[in-house]
Amino acid sequence: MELEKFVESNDILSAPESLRLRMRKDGYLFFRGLLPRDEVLDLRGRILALCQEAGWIKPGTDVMEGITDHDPIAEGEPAHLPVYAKVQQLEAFHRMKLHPNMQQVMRDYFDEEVFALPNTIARSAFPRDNERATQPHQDWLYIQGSTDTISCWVPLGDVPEEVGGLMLLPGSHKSGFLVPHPAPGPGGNAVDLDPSWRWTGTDYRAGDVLCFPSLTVHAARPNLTPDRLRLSMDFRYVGVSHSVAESNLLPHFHWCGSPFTWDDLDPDWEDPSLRRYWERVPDMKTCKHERRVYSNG
Ligand SMILES: O=C(O)CCC(=O)C(=O)O
Repeated sequence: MELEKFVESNDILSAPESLRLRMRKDGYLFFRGLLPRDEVLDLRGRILALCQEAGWIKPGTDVMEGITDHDPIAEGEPAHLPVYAKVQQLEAFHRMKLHPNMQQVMRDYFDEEVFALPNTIARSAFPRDNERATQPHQDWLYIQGSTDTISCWVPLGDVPEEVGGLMLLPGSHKSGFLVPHPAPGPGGNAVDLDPSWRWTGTDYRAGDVLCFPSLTVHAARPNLTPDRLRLSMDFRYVGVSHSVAESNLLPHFHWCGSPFTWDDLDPDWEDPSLRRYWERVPDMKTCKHERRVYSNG
């Protein structure tokens, strides 16, 4: 699928008003190399080592290539959960979202101190499984709280177009909240699309970051390779004057019986400032996560 290309925003990194104007107009900001490539690749290596341990990596191949000959495993399946629990235990995985470069952009954008939501997500999208890829959706359904919450999507490694990665619909954030309907894939919901919207994406490189507000419609691009795993992570930021739904203070998968709690994840983390940092944020504005209306999230 031929896509329009993201506008890169590195040239306005130190111009907060321009960042806000572009986000308001386009519904996204894309930065090349915002995070250090070596740190992103180090995290990729740690996650792929766990995939290899689980038998997901083709024997005899370079583990960093992420080549799989395994049958596709979807998020939440029994074979996924033990690997995912180990990924969630990685200190480097949770530290990535707090990188100073990330915090600086978010502080500039919000024009105040910012808060990184503890709920942090890792994705391992298998090839040969596109019918279960992430469908077009808005994050607000799952994240709630302030609609100004910014989602940050980070490829864990180079993600060329044929490996997939995230694509989005510029301008879709102006449509307000779109009522979702059930669909396969992570999150279990999709929204209907306006025919005037154009899918936009890129050839991602390790270190790139895509930021967008929680009403921008986005989806996974199909993984067209026969054998490459697509690894990525996503996390969210708000300015401290914005509200955060309480659910985001829990680890990912909190809605499906909390297969892991912070007590399972952080005991071995070395950096004391990373452990339960949200408990030391003064006057955080929290709100309830409304689950009665929506089946998932
Ligand atoms: O990486 C993906 O496939 C989906 C990421 C995403 O859309 C999300 O977490 O909201």
